[in-house]
Amino acid sequence: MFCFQCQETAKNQGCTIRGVCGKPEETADLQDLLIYVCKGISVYGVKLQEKGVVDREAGRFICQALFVTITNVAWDDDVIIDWIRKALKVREAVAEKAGASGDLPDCATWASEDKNKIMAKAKSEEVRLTTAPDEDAKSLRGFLIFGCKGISAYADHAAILGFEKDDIYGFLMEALASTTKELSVDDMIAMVMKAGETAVNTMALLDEANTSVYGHPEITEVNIGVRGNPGILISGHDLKDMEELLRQTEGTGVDVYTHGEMLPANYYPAFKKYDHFVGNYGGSWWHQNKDFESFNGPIILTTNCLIPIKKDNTYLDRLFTTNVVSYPGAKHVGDRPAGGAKDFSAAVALAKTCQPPVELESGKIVGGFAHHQVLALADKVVDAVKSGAIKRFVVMAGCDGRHKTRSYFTEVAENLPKDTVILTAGCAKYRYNKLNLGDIGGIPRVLDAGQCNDSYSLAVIALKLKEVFGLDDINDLPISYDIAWYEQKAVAVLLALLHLGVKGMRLGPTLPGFLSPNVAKVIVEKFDLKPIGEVKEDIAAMMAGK
Ligand code: SF4
Ligand code: SF3
Repeated sequence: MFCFQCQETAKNQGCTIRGVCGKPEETADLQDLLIYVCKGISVYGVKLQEKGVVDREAGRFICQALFVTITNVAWDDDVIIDWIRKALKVREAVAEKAGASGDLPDCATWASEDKNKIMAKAKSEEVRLTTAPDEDAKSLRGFLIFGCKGISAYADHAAILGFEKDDIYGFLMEALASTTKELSVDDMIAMVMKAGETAVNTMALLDEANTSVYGHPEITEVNIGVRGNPGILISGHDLKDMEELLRQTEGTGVDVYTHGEMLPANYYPAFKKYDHFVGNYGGSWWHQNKDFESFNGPIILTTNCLIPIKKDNTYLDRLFTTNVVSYPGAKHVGDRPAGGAKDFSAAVALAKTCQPPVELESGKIVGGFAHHQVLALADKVVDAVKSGAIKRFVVMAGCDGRHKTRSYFTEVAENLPKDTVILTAGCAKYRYNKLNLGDIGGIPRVLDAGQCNDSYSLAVIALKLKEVFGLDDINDLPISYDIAWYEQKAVAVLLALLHLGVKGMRLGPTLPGFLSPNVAKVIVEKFDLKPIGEVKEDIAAMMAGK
């Protein structure tokens, strides 16, 4: 195996025996093979695009398949093998439409239904990123594919709500197919930058999907305590699952709580109307072994991050997966039938037999500051900036993780001057969203826009401020970026910010291990991207606009 897609990668170089995340060798290899076949689909997909057709079905499939390979999504090898078999069928269908022949790469021609042959192929070196001609090609292909994974996840969520764009699917196929060719470094960098553009478009599409179906997030006080009823805990990013679960639990005596990245569901008007939607339980994804244990009721994972269950954990019987998530021994809630809803009845029935959750904490946290809500407060925000009450905004969006050095982000939040406001999105917020940092004239000092994809909202807010203050360059705003990353959605978010022209970002807790020295040099020189440093020095530099 070789995997270097996340921030935890071994020695910041690559996991080669077993993932630091717990991913076994076979699982990693099968995920590589799934991507490999998707490259084959893309080779034909691009040929079809040359005839003016974007194959939506193939695009949709690629989004799901790449989503399967994101960190902490799929743990069940049999399920991944099924995805590979499905991929081969999709490839066959696209090949037939494209009518391609001639010189085709192995990823476009290799095929087998047989489990042993699939396992053997997955083990072979040619399906791995390490087969790239050199370190820089490996780095840039990795950067591109990881960005595409994040884009795919967001495009999949949008598609579930009925929002799709041919441009997005077309780009994903173009990008994947490009990794089968030996391109110049400049061409590869151009493709990576184009992924940034597609990331912005995809996040905008998902924002449109979420807000048109569920309304605009509103300022909300979210309860972090518990009630005395049994409950279901729902985690991940999929709002459609949230909607259907709330409907199917209404009037059953079963309460619903969010965990991790589902916290922002509390901010949507469409979900606030349910009395049995109690609030959020626990912390970010890596606390789940403890949080899921004490929750006592069923847990539904709609997307990442699902982590391996520890020996002394007892919740496997209460664990449900859905969408692209899988885990050996967990129950899987199947796809919704056309025009219908998913069936969460097994989780509801189980919940009724469970004890209520153990209270971990009490009180409230405040969130719901997506672009619509912040723009509704624009006058207040602009006045506060003009009067000097707000000196600076610090964007601290992204992911949380278990790396000890991530305490940096808590310390930055605690030590930033009182006239600064933190803009956040993604599960990075759990490092400081319970600190009670106060407010500035009624504007909370931590403004949570939502999930990692809602980093889009932070970009909309920045662009609006740029317009209001009559600036030519987004970098002239009193905004600093101190981003935490972990998995590949954060890679897409990073590429989106680079595409929007944001310079001087800090990224931590480490720069990605997939950046080769040469590629890192290009990104650092072009965008002044820097690794996080010491808390005090970084704060002083950010306050000085550096
Ligand atoms: Fe290693 Fe991260 Fe890949 Fe897991 S996802 S195998 S920790 S690089
Ligand atoms: Fe978190 Fe996994 Fe990335 Fe959507 S839930 S941000 S890490």
